[in-house]
Amino acid sequence: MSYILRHKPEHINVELDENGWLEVEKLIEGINREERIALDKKTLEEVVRTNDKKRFVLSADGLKIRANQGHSVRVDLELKEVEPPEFLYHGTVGKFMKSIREEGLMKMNRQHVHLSKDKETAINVGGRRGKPVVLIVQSGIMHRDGIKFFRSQNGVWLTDFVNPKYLIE
Ligand code: HQG
Repeated sequence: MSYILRHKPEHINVELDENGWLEVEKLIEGINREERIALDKKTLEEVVRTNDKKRFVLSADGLKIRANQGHSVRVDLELKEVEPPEFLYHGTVGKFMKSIREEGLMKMNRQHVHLSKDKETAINVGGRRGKPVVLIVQSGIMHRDGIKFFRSQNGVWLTDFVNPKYLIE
């Protein structure tokens, strides 16, 4: 579901709307067709409800679904700007550090740079790629410098770019 709703809707031959929504029926039908499984609405709703990071959300009428964050496809999640805490965290790995020190944190293939309010989450995010390195982001100073922050519905902090001068190793 992440693959389709964040990165490759064309895998099941569907299009997301401009805000990232897809009809639940189309998702179920497409997954069942392409993956040859028998996903039903009850199971999908259970995935939405129990997913560890609350990655997905259903529309109020329950007819549409979208990913809360993490997209590489261009969608407008209608995120509201919010004031960040004084510090946020980013988890990465040592091999990226030379380039991060030079260029800062870039959004790479996604729509935003992903940050967390706690260190443990950053350790887990970095740990997906190897021995985690946790960077402290001086988000309070960034915000006072006029840089925008957003928080996804599932609590991930998002921004466009973090200049290396705001990073503490
Ligand atoms: C790195 C998961 C070199 C960055 C997680 C990261 C997160 C640079 C990688 C969410 C760089 C991008 C996102 C630069 C950044 N030079 N490397 N200048 N700037 N990087 O996957 O933050 O489970 O796009 O450090 O929990 O790892 O999918 O971002 O290592 O919330 O829901 O480039 O994905 O959520 O990788 O992870 P990603 P991320 P889900």
